[in-house]
Amino acid sequence: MAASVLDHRYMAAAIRLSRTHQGLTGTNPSVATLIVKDGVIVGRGVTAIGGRPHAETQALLEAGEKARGATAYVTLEPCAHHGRTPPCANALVTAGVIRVVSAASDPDERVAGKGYAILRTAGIEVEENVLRAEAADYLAGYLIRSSKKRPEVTLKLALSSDGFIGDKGHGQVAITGPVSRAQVHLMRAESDAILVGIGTVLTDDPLLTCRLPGLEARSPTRIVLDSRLRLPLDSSLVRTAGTVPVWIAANAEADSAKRQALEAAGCRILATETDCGATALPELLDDLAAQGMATLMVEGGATVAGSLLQEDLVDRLALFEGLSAIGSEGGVVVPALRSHMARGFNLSHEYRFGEDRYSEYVRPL
Ligand code: AOF
Ligand code: ZN
Repeated sequence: MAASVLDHRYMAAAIRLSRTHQGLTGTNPSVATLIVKDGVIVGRGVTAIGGRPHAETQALLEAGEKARGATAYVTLEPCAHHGRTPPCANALVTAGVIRVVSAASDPDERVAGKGYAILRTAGIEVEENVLRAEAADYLAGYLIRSSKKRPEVTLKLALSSDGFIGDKGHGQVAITGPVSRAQVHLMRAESDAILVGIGTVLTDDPLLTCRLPGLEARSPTRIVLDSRLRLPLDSSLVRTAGTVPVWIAANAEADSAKRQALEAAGCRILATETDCGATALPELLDDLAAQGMATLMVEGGATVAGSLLQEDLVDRLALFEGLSAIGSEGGVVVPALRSHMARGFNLSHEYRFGEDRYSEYVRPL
């Protein structure tokens, strides 16, 4: 039986549920399961904080005997491996589910099609790729880390009405309003790490934490590209390194006394073989993925943004456009932004945040 309008509706609900633990499940993706029997949701589950138990286990626990003869909606192919929990595919079989509707296949080589095979072998009807693009939007970090061995890179830019990201010599200028700023903080909360260049730190002295009430504990690891270790010891980042991690990507040859001082202040130094210009980025991203990071948000400045675009390392562009103009005299631009956008990015979301316009562009996965 092909996917119906109702299947799409339940899957959309499952995808929304999966978002609730986005950024909280460690190296595991946040996925969700709904168990539906006779038109009623009898069980729901989302990957637990920390990554386990998996979504299916929890949904089946809630459904109990009602899972027999039911349909399960899963945003990711159920696992087939004995990891720290038994395989979810087997749990669905044992519970007597008769149909599984899935959004995306799991690229983890321990699963990769084996989850579906277990279900089908047991006589369960499996419908794949239902709302795949919508699910992949939330699973992007996990899917990109699995296939490209680097985190998903989201480039966030605040643009003035005349297309500039800053005003030379004026430090931090307010381009967007409070609703946009709250949204940026939410994006920070859902990211594993946030990256800026040392130039941005020296002019703006940013904190880069999530300061939304109740979500303060969800600040991402803050990473600075700083080949020569120019990060001031009295910067906001270093002063808060004991509470929210600060990692510094520096040249292996950088000043060792400064290195020791930064380490003593709680920062972690990631030594790169190359200078911290564009050439160091692939190496750094590789390293972050190896340490389990799946989502990286980039907040500045123009050089880092330009290099990432130039190297084809941006997966998602989050553009916040404000109403005020900066003027071409001091206006800072991201080199070739529009021409990069014209190649391979598709508009995925558009919202109004207060008076600002928000547009999000993604590269199809
Ligand atoms: C599921 N349901 O909710 C999630 C899954 O270390 P483990 O044993 O927890 O396995 C991690 C892998 O499980 C991860 O790489 C991915 O393949 C899958 N995630 N699978 O059936 C879930 N989060
Ligand atoms: Zn599982």
